[in-house]
Amino acid sequence: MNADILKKTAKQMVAGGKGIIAADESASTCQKRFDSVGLECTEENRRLYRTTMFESEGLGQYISGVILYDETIRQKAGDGTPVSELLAKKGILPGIKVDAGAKELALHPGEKVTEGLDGLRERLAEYSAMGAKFAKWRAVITIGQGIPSDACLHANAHALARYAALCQEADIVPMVEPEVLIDGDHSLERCMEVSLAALQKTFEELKGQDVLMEGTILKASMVISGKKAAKQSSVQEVAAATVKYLKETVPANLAGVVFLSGGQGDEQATAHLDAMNKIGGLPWPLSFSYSRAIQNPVLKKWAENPAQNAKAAQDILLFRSKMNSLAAQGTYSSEMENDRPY
Ligand code: 5MM
Repeated sequence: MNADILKKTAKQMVAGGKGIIAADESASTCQKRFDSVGLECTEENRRLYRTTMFESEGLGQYISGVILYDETIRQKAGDGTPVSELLAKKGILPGIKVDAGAKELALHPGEKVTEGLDGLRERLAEYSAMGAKFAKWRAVITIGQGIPSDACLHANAHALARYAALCQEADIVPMVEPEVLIDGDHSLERCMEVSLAALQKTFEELKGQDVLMEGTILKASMVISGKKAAKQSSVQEVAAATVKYLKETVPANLAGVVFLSGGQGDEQATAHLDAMNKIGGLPWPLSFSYSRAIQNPVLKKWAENPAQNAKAAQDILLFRSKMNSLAAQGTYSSEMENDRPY
């Protein structure tokens, strides 16, 4: 493990108000996204759509890294440039999703544990040779009647810590993602309780495996009421609660925190990030690692006419990336949305 390399990469991922695009949808998730806009989910369409995004002129002003899927890191742009090289030329760090997905947790109905540790050392070496500088592993925590159980929190936190240690051994920055799902009718207070427990466990396990905090990025979910909750939380409530749970659980020497959007709308996810940064006074940069909240309008535009809409889709990507970059610096305002190109 080279601590200097890890610290430098981790710092670069959250520097200057830049953030991450999560483009690591697995084949089944991609199928759902493409189905929703009437696009055929072929390998060639996935390649075309993703390379169109990555070719956007000036993307590196707002974006520090992109999380790729195994299929994508092996693909090339139209001119034959490998995807990771295409990103690197723009000053964007290529990242890679390395988990093998969330599977049913034995003896715990309704709960999941993320798999993928077997053979991970070898896969990391291969990804590193292909240019990956950071990696992501997503654990999924569901809020429901009597869940999450301690068993679920523990199993997921332990796997995250084992993955993070393997990444650092290979000089790859781990992006640790314990996602508390927004699905359900739970209150913001219940989300707070579960989010605190999930992060406490995660950092306990990371510490137990001697993971270097300065070389680690947390990909966090926000503290928010469930999608079906009767009372929906306000932007200020989400920002205050999320800042509070991070302060209580995240070590001050962690390199940075980026958020997932988890099913929030695009403007909503931007407004939440901005409100948190306006509160400020935190020891780590707070930025974004959105998939749906960045890509939804981009994919919609591209799908309308892939042969003609490349530039229009890229303009939307640049606009949302800029809005989120401003939010990562606490300088966004909702009036800016009046200029949106969609
Ligand atoms: C893009 O979706 C990622 C991979 O999910 P699957 O393994 O289910 O295909 C996901 O991990 C993503 O990186 C995060 O959840 C953030 O995405 P959102 O849409 O929540 O911002």
